[in-house]
Amino acid sequence: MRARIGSEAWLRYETVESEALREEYRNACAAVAIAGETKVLRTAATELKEAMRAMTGYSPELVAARDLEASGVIIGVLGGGDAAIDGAIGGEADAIGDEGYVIRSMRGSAGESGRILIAGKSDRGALYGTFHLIRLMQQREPLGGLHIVETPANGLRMINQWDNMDGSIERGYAGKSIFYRDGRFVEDLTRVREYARLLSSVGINAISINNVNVHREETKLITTAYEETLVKVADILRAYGIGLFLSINFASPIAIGGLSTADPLDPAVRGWWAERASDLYRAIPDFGGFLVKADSEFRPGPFTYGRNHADGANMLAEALAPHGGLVIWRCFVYNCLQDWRDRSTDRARAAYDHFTPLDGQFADNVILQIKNGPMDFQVREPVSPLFGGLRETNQVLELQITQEYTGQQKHVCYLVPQWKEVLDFDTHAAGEGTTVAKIANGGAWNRPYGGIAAVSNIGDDACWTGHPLAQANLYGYGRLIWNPSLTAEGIASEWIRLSHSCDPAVEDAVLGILMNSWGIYESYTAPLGVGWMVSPNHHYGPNVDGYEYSKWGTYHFADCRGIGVDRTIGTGTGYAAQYHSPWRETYDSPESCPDELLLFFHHVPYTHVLRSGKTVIQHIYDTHFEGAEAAAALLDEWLSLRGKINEEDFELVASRLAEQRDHAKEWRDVINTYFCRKSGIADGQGRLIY
Ligand code: GCV
Repeated sequence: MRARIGSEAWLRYETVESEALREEYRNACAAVAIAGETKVLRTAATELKEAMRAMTGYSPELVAARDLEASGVIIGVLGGGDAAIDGAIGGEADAIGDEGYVIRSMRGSAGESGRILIAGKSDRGALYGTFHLIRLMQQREPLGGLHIVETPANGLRMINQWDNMDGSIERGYAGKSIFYRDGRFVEDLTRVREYARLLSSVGINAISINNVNVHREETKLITTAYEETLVKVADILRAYGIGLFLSINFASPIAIGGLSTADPLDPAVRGWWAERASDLYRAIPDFGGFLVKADSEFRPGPFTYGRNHADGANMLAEALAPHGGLVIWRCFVYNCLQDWRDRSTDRARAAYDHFTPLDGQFADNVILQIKNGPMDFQVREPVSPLFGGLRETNQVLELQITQEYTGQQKHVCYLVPQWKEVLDFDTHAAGEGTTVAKIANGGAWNRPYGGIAAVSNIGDDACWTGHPLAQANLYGYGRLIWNPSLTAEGIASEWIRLSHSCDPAVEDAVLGILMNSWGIYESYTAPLGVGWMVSPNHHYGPNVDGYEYSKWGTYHFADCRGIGVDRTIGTGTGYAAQYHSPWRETYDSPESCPDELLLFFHHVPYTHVLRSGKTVIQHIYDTHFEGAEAAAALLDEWLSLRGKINEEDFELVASRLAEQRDHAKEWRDVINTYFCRKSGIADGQGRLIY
C-alpha cells in the first residue's frame, strides 16, 4: 500500500496490477491528440498523459490530431476542425448541452485497438470527459466499446471559499487558507493549481475565493491593488475550466472609494461600481462576478439607505452586465437580535419573508443563493420554503461542505444523503414534481441561470480536509450536482475506489461507515430537528443553551413541560404556512409531521408519543445511547482495515474516530442529563447518568 503522494486525494493513480489491463490501456491511449488549440484542451491532454504514466508506466506522446496513427485518444470540441470529433457527437449535440461530453470507442482495423474520441461542445466538456476516462482506468474498467453521453444537470457548479487574507478560514477545519497568508496572497500557488485539478475533475466550474464576510483588506480585492496575483489565480483556474468570482463588501464605496455613501441608488456609487467592474474585466476578461452577503449578521447592505435587496443587487448587476458578469446575492438574512419573548418573530421565516415580495424585481444577471434549510446547515432541517416561493428569479441552492454543525471534520459525517434529500424534496410549487433539483437548476421556471454552490471544506492540511473521510463530501458534492440522480452509495463507492482501493473488503467497510455516519451523528446530537445545542461561536460540542443567539431567538424552548418551537399556523410563528400543500398541512400537525422534524415545528410535552411509538423523552435517551454506541463501533470497523489502507490515512482516521467515540459520549451525557433534569422524567429503563 503506497503512502499518499502530497495532495492527490481522489486523483490517486496506483499502478494497474494486471499486465493485460496495463497493455489494454497502453494500446487504447497509445498517443493523445487534441483537436483545437485551447488551454483547457491542453490541460485535458496533460492530465491524461500523467494519469497514463502513473498507472501504466507509459507516457503517451502528444500529437496533432491529423498525425494520430490508427489508435489513441482524440480530445476535442465540436466544430473545432476535426471530422472524427464532429462525428462522435453526431446527433447527441443537444443531449450534451454546453458542458457535457461524449466518449466513444471507434474500432480500429485488424490488429489495432482503434481510437477513443472525447468530444464536447466546449473545451470544458472535453476536459470533464477526459477526467471520466481517467476515472474508468482508476477503477480498472475495460475501455472497449465505450459510448458515454453525459451532461451536467446544473449550469453553475460553484465552490465558495470562506478564506480570509490573514490565512484563517471562517468555519475551516483543515488548516490555513491555500490562497492567503499574513494579509496577502501566498507566493507559491501550487496548492491552488492542485485544488483546481480536484475541483475540475468532478465538474466544478466556478469558485469565489474570499469569505462572504469581507473584512478590511479583502475589500481591496476588487481594486487594482491585487490585480497581478488575481490574474495569475484566474489563469490557473481558467486552465481547468473554472471561473473566478469575488465576495464583495457592500460598503466598499465608503470603505475604500472615498465616497460618503454606499446607497445603491446614488449615481456616484453606481459609477464607482461600474469602474471597479471595468478594471476587473480589463485584467480578467472572463471574470465571473460578485458574491454578496448584505444586511446579514451585521454586514452592510442596502437597508441602511432605506433600499431593498433588489435595489442593492440590481446596482451591482448593472455594473457587471456589460461584461457578462453575475451577481450572486445571498438570502441568509435574519434578525440576529430578535427578542426571545416575541414568539411570533422567527428566524426560520426570515429568508422567505424578505425575498418573496421581491420576486420578479431582480435583474436578469442576478441569482439568489438560498441555503438548503431556513436556519443554518443544522444536521436536520426542513428544506427552505423559499425554493417554492420564487418563480421569476434565478436561484441557486447553497450547501455547506465544511462541517460547521456536523462534527467539524473531527467526526465523520458523509453529507451526500442529506443533500440528496434536499434535491429530491418536492416543493409542489407548480404541482407535483417541482423538486428543489428542478428549481435550483432553473428548469422548473425556465430561468436563464441556476445551479448549486457550497462552502468548501478544504485548507492547507496535507489531506486537504482534516479528516481524510471528509474528502468524500467534496468529491460527492461535485458528482452529485453534476448528476443529482446518482445515489449516495454509488458516489461513496466510487470515491473509495478512486481514493483508497478497489478491494471489495475496503469498499464494504468504508461504505458502511460513510453511509451510516449522518444518522449516527444526528442521533447523539440535537434531537428531532430542534438543532443548535452547540457551544457559542465555535459551534463544536454539546451545550443545550449555548448557541450565541439563543438568548435572543427561537431555538428550542425547552422547559419543564416540553420542548420544541411552535411554528404552526394557528398558535405558532406561522412558518408552516410558507410551504405549499400538502407540506403545509403535513408540517402543521404534530400527528402528520415526520418525527425527525417534530421539534422544529411543534412544542410538545416530553411525554408526547412519536409516530415511532416512543415518547419524546424516551426517544432522546435511547437515540443518545444508541448513537454513542454506534460511534464507538465505527472505530472498530475502521480498525479491521489495518494493512488494507495506506498507513498515513489509516492512523489519521483511527485517531479521529477515537475522538468521535469520546465526544459522542460527552454529547450523550450532556444532552441526556439536561433533559432528565429539565423534564424530571427518568429514562424508562432507569438509565440515568448522574
Ligand atoms: C460566513 C453562519 C456561520 C457564519 C457564516 C454565516 C453565513 O452564521 O456561523 O460563520 O458566515 O453562517 O453563511 O454567512
